[in-house]
Amino acid sequence: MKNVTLKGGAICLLATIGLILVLVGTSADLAYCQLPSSEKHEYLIITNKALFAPFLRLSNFCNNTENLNTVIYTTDDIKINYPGADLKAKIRNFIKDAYKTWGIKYVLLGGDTEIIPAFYMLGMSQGVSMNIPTDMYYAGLDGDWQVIINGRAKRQQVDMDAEVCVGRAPVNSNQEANNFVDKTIRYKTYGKEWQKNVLLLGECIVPNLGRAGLANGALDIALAALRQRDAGHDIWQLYDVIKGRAIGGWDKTLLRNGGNVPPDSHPDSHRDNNYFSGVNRFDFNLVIHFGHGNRTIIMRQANADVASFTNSNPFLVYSLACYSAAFDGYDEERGWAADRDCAGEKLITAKYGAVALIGNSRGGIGSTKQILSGPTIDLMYSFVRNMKGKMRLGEVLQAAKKEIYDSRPHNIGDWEAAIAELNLLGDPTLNFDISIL
Ligand SMILES: [Ca+2]
Ligand SMILES: [Ca+2]
Repeated sequence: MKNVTLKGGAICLLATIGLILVLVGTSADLAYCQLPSSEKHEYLIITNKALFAPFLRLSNFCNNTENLNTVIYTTDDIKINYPGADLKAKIRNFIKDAYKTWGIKYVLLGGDTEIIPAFYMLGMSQGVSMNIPTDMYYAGLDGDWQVIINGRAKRQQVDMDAEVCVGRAPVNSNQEANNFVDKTIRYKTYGKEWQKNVLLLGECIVPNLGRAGLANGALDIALAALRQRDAGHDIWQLYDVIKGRAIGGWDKTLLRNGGNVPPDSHPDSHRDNNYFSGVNRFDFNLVIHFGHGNRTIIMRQANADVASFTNSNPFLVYSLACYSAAFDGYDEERGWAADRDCAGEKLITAKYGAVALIGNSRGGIGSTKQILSGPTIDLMYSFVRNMKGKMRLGEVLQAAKKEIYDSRPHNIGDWEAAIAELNLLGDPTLNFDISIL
């Protein structure tokens, strides 16, 4: 047994939190290191030294204003003090230790994949193998998630029953980190009235199915669940129309609670970014998007379109689209994005736009013959059903995943892959209190 103290740039952190790490072994099991057990923390933020200042601002806000016991560590320290085959294994071992010693409930990965590496799970979707970047690796703390070579077959011991709620701030610079922290603090300090504003954004999913190929049916099920949960929601709908055999695009009329918005206030054109003006004008809290996407398109906006947002209240997005949260910036059909950022990441790291996005890191999983159910869609239904009372966003997502995990044949690849690829880009402690409406 050997004492290890933090060195160099970690000294100020050491002084702040009084950390002494003790190396107790190198087995593959829990507890390589022992954090001070006299402390108790709920929320753990991990970032690197370069982005420490913006995330310290968030940590201070959580501690001082929200009474959320928060602690912040850097990958620079974890790299030195925790064992593991690579940085992601070291970070995961550290999270295990923080969970075991402090009872950490929430973890924010404060950095894009260049700072907090992506773990790739070997997943199966409809018989095709996929490499799925998943932050469930940092949330499901049982097993070792290692690739097992068994003859020619590869298998992983994954853990979909998460111990902690994980979100990622996919930021690479101080500017992006400050944007993220500004929006997160802003969201946490709003008045609650706006929280009832929900936009359902639907596209045509399978054109040759006619009306049955529209997202309307699935979103209407979500809408019914929302109404059942809380009649106080102010729900808006922007759905595709079918013109003949063609996709007509989003209807010019933004529907509000089943009635049309008067012409003088509805979005101004039939352009595909119709919803920008709606979002900017009406301050939505939650946008549920069921449509198509790739690493450069989400909600029919391209990466550069994020500049069109001027909304002062950042919103949450739940998107069922393919690659909506491909935080490694990779699309199996199109390759790498220029800066390895997908459109969903741009929404999160820009000054305006979204504060958090729950979306897929790879292709959404469902059937083109029947679009009202399937792994990706059932997860969305479950998410809506689990929006209840005072919960934090990470908890709602985890409850949805657990419900699906417990009730489905999760040994079948599609369901496991759908859970793994659904990631939260955002602070997992965002308040999601709809009970006060
Ligand atoms: Ca577990
Ligand atoms: Ca990225």
